Amino acid sequence: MPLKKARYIWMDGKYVKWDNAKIHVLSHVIHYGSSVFEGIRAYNTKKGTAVFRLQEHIERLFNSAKIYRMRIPFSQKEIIQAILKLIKKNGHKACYIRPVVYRGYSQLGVNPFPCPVNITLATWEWGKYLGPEALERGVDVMVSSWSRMAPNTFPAMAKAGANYMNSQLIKMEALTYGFTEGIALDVNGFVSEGSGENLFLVKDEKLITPPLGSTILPGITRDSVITICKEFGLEVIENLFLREFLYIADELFFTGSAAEVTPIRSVDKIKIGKGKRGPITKKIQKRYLNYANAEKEDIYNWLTYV
Ligand code: PPE
Repeated sequence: MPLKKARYIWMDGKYVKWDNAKIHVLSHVIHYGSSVFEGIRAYNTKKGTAVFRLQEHIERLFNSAKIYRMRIPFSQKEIIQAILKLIKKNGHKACYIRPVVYRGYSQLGVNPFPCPVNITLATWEWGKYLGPEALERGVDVMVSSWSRMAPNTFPAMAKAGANYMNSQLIKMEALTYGFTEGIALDVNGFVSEGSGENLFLVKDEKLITPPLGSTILPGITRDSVITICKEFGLEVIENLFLREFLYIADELFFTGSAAEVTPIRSVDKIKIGKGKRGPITKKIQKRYLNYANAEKEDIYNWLTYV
């Protein structure tokens, strides 16, 4: 589906018309992948449009930039205010929000320091990330032949554009072979994450999710799910686990701002559990969406109203 255009995109402090939001082809980012970004959702709640965990996403954006020695020429507060204003100006009830910080136009050559650090904020209306029926029915996935980055190569804790070249290899392979998504292993062969999602496994009413050391993105949805599990008295273990554990899991699901909580119904054509959304996944998914849609009291201050 082509992008659904909104009215404005915020570029370095200015609201620019969607069609005019352009950069030079010799910008550093085009050649060397020098960007860090975020993906955030705003929900249409009864009390108005609310952005889910905005503060945490902006904090992660600034951390990603720090890892890559990029100085963002705005404060976190200014970016948050700009996002809220952009949603208003674009008239969205619900939307996806994409901040991108990138090395811009000045010189070329690997050395990024001479180039300015630019920042753009865009919003658009985005449906279900893994297809319209994914949340209910679950998705079919494969274990990728591509591994996630090794530690101390591409920093996994930074949500950097360049990491998504690896994600694209995983995703293209999966789609080419007729799957919806791929699960990558880490460099040691332990389960890591999807091309754009973290992963949870349910076995005997306990949850397991790969640790940060398996070069995963420290997902904000992952964190929300861990918090929700505490509410239900469900134990969550962050630990290394083997590929074959996927096959014998009772339930598996992905988490992500875009994917929300998406059940996985098969891996490598092996049926997981009953081959549909499991009861624990359903319970967690429902609670997650209840918080995001303000159908449950916002006890963690996860919502920022527009
Ligand atoms: N791992 C990866 C590799 C990843 O890209 C995401 C988010 C996550 C885990 C989950 O993180 P969080 O959103 O904080 O729970 N992927 C974003 C972008 C996907 C895209 O196709 O673009 C997203 O979900 O917004």
